[in-house]
Amino acid sequence: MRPHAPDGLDEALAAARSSAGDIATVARACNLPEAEIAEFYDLFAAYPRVVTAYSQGVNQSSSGTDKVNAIINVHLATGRIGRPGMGPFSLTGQPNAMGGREVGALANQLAAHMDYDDPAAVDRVQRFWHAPTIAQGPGPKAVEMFERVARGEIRVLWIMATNPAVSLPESDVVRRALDTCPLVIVSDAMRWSDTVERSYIRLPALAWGEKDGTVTNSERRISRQRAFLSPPGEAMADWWIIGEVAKRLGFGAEFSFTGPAAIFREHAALSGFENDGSRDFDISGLAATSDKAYAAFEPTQWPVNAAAPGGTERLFGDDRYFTSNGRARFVAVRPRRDVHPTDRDYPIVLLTGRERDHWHTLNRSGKSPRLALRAPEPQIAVNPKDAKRLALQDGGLGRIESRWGSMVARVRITDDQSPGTAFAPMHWNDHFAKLGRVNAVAHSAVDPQSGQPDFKNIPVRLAAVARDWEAIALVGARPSFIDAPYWALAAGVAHWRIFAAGTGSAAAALDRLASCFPTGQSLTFRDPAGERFRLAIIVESRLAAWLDVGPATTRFDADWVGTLFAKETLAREDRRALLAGRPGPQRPAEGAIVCVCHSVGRTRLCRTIREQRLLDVAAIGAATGAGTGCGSCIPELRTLLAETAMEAA
Ligand SMILES: Nc1nc2c(c(=O)[nH]1)N[C@H]1C(S)=C(S)[C@@H](COP(=O)(O)OP(=O)(O)OC[C@H]3O[C@@H](n4cnc5c(=O)[nH]c(N)nc54)[C@H](O)[C@@H]3O)O[C@H]1N2
Ligand SMILES: Nc1nc2c(c(=O)[nH]1)N[C@H]1C(S)=C(S)[C@@H](COP(=O)(O)OP(=O)(O)OC[C@H]3O[C@@H](n4cnc5c(=O)[nH]c(N)nc54)[C@H](O)[C@@H]3O)O[C@H]1N2
Ligand SMILES: [Mo]
Repeated sequence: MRPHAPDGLDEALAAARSSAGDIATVARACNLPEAEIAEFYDLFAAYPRVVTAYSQGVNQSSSGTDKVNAIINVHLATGRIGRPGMGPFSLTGQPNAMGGREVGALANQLAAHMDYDDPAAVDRVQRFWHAPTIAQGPGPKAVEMFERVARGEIRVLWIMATNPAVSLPESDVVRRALDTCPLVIVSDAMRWSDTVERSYIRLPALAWGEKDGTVTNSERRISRQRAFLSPPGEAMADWWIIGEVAKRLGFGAEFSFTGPAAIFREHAALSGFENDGSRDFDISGLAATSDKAYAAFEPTQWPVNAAAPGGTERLFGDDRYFTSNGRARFVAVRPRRDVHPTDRDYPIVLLTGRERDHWHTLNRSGKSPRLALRAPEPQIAVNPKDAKRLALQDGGLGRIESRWGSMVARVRITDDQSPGTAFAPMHWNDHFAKLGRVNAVAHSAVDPQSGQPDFKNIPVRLAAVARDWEAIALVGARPSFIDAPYWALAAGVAHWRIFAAGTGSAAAALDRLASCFPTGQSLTFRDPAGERFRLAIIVESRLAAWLDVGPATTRFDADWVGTLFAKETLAREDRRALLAGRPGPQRPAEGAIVCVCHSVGRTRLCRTIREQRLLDVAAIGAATGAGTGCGSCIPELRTLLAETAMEAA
């Protein structure tokens, strides 16, 4: 018998038995073979050291809190917690997601892991800060907040370090809310974002590398983040901006911080204030950190207090939990019905999320040619069975439609996607694509506790988008408008690349697309059949723009054209190549980049694998360098090896 019997175990077990009492029921609910469910349970039971790692596939759901509680219930009930190699492990996504929670940066939290549901906690924080007034209950979470803005109940909005015009569900509604809100203030590190453009007051903030402070990772380890770049232009740290506004509101004394170390000391003191072991987040041992000690601070795991002055590597090994009676608490959960299930009109479940080469709303990774050119367009992944039924073509365009909105993306057909589902990335927005914003399609049903949207469960229908022509254009300066029915824009080295498509004649498309080009000497090419057109604009002997438009059945590798933008003077053979649409013999084609670290393309890889008869990833690395950097292209290298072997056979 464990020293502290957990609370609520019987209720949790009863709920589990009634909804998932046998393997057949679970297999049916998960749409998996019974044997796989049985095998999973056997594995879990056979090994005491089990870590359940989970991320947004669990959290971003209208029953996300239930799912997390179910995971924790199982670990508690089977004693798989608090000892080495075991436990429920939430992989927090943002680099400092933990730090944000510690300072209370969620609408339903006070600072230092204190909650509004305890009136004593509200009173405690108010006394600690000598605050004349303090919020008595949780504020609206992100989705609800914008609903209130739309209803005119919130009239002043200060948005800091987030791009809700892209990242929140039903983003057309969010945009209208921002457009009608009387005062929108945005603190951001970038000049351009779909949210920054909708603000009246813009406060330029420092970004990673320019900032000084601390961050906390998923194992409760607080680390110093030290600035290594000087602040650009008028940009200032967020804490400084907040402090200056507070001073204007009459709170000069309370916000007279000399720097991050002073703020950290106050934060540490609050975490220990009237704590006495009742709250997990306690770094009172750091409340007297001098400026010098802060500068030299070494990564430390909290709690850090009188009992554990050097930090705490492991929690819960003693079966004591941070509840009023010290016992673990089970939560009885039963499956909930989907808020928006699929139906005849919207039969496919759309999952949304990330791609390897991009970060969130693209205003950072979208600036990197190496990343952007590897993933230049929004894509929708579909299973071959669904693609066949819906007449979707690999590399063609597809429209995703829901009851809330629509988007258009390149179709990628892959066995990795289960039938009946599709995946689209969250990254694209109005700066990088005409119709690529997935949150126009997403609905705003949320989990009742956490407020997390149902981002992995959107009922949609898919349809092929007709196109007669495809175009690739490269322009030296970022175009301010692009005239095409479909387009995506990606950063290249010394140029921007436009991918466009549409219906009608290629000749008309050429005129419309070229309307964003600078004026200069123009070289044109037209194939005898009048189906393919090429145009190069040269300004003072440099390449300023280039365009290829042709039938939708052919797609073009233009990486070699990109390299010509760096040339001071185009040689005669360069001009010929631009019109021929082929690099000269002296410049073998690279193909779409596979290894971003070493800029190795698909065409070169396939050629090298064939010519040098390479058999494994290590050999590819030795021959080309591919796969020897971050390693994230290794699965793709394996696929290329298999494909080339198949061809040879
Ligand atoms: N390259 C890159 N990396 C990032 C980020 C980025 O923008 N770019 N963002 C970071 C951030 S903030 C976050 S939050 C994390 C997110 O990291 P993840 O949560 O890992 O990634 P997502 O792409 O949001 O979600 C896709 C995952 O959800 C799973 N999934 C979908 N539906 C379900 C379901 O019903 N049940 C279960 N169990 N799983 C399901 C899919 O199988 C897939 O593994 O990534 C972080 N890392
Ligand atoms: N459909 C769909 N939508 C999603 C998701 C999904 O899986 N599917 N995932 C959700 C998840 S998990 C996340 S985390 C969100 C991410 O969504 P957001 O947080 O809205 O996306 P970011 O692009 O990271 O926006 C951060 C902004 O802060 C700015 N910034 C960076 N550093 C600083 C700083 O120090 N100070 C200030 N003031 N500004 C700074 C950046 O320039 C950028 O404009 O998206 C969510 N939206
Ligand atoms: Mo996230």
